[in-house]
Amino acid sequence: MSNQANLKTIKKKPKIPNRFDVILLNDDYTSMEFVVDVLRRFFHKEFQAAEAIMLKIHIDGEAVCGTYSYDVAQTKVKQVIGYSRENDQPLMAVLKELGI
Ligand code: TYC
Repeated sequence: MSNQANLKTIKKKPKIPNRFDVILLNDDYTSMEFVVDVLRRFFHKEFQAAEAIMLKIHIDGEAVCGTYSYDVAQTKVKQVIGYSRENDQPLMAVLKELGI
């Protein structure tokens, strides 16, 4: 086997980054209490941390609530949106892939 062929066989594929931020977005209708509840229920935040994140979203328009693998992050987004619609709240959550 030539050196080049040998290199090809042993070269490992670069790992695809698999971390995603879950971001909650501000809106004018979801109650502050409901967002704090969501942060405690799905992101396991203590009350004061949940309140601080909720206020950051309210002021800045969005905030990162947690960082997870793709599957877990996708599940969190579905849980937040499902729970919000069940409770007639328009709260939105989105995924953002982390840069390398
Ligand atoms: N802006 C909302 C209000 O004034 C509160 C809110 C905070 C809504 C965070 C969504 O992700 C959100 N009732």
